[in-house]
Amino acid sequence: MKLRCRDVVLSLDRTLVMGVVNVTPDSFSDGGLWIEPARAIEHGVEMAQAGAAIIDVGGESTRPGADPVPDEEELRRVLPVVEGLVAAGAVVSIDTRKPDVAAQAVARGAALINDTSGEAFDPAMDEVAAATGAAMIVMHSRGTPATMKSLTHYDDVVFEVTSWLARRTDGLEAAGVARDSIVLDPGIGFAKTPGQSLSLLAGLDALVGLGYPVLVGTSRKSFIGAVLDLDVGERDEGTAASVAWAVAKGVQLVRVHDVVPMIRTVRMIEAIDSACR
Ligand code: HH2
Repeated sequence: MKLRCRDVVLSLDRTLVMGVVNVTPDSFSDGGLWIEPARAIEHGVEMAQAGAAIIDVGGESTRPGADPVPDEEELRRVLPVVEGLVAAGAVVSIDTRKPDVAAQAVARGAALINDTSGEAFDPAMDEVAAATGAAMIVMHSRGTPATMKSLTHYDDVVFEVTSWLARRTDGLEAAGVARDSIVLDPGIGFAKTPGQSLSLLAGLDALVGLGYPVLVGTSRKSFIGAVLDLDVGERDEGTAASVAWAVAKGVQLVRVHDVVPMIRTVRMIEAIDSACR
């Protein structure tokens, strides 16, 4: 399987690790660490050198309850970092809910759009991807960071999330986004209770079975805290366990904060998996 991101084609024969750089004061795990563009770029370059295939740059926290960030402020945060990382040779994705932010980041060299708006998506985002050839990561969510915690009623979370993502692929392809530029993501923790996040991981076969690349982002999330009764700074083993599970279930990309141990986790699972054949 391959992922076409403008003029870059990423092979998905091995699971790719996406490293996170949040240029925000309030992200739930790394808020405030990478506000200074030079430090953010340095951090992203280090992750790329350590083996992260994609660096995901975000300028607005999506954690439940996070304050919305105006477009201009989000652009001020992310554009210098996108530019710096692209200049350093990294493959960059822009993590945003806003088409204008995506368009300007892609104009500065971002090769993927990581659209975290979910069911509240703006079709203009699809047009940016179609017009530029940027790959599009579509993640399931509901509402906004302010409302998502109250939008967790599902009769069957695995079925509803998987079928929503399948319908989104139809919309994307109708808008002109190439099939091999689409990535699906169940949105772990986004309008999901801890139990629903676990169910989505348990039910990954259904999503993987759609035949599109799948990305899973479990890194340090609150469902790990709920299972292990641990604060955000103590969730690395829980992250590794969920990453290992997702890789064994056949996902093609994992989104993580701590790249080196998660690349080791991924490679170890792949070695066991190839010994199964
Ligand atoms: N999770 C977060 C942000 N963006 N994008 C995708 N595709 N999948 C995810 O699971 C995902 C995502 C939340 O993590 P983080 O960026 O660390 O936190 P915050 O939103 O507080 O900045």
